[in-house]
Amino acid sequence: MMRRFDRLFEHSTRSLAQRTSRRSLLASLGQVLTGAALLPLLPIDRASRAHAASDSPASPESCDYWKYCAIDGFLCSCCGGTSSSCPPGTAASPIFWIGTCHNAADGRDYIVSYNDCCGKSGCSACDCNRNEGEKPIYRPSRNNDLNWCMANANVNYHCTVSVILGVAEK
Ligand code: ABN
Repeated sequence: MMRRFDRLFEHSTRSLAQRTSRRSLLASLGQVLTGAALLPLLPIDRASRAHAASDSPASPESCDYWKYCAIDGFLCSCCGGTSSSCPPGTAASPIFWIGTCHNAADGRDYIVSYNDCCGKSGCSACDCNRNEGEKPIYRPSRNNDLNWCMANANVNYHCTVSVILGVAEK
């Protein structure tokens, strides 16, 4: 049995050697090696993976959260409050800056107010500066780089909340 196997192997190796020159063997080997070296350079579809990552909605502690599209300040959700309520010991400013943010979850645009929470020194956590639709400071009604605590008894700025006022009409 082993003999027959040996003879078969010998025969096929000899016939391959007869049909193949050393030069063509080296050429094929070169092709294989070049192909292997170029494999990592081929374009890989990383875009679809990036898209999958961006599909997961951001949390209210993240500056990417949809409601923060026009915010400038420390996120109260990182400072002992929530995205829409001031931390204990602070008071919401009665005056505020307004933005219009798109909520990808339901495809609607919402009017959002950005109220500052006042009465304590700056929280300094989760600084978030997105400014969608903001205009220069010489147009204060369209600028969010202001301390809206200016009308409060205690004007110390602590953090900013975002409150949904309604759906924006098209
Ligand atoms: N509206 C947030 C803020 C507070 C103080 C100074 C700049 C911006």
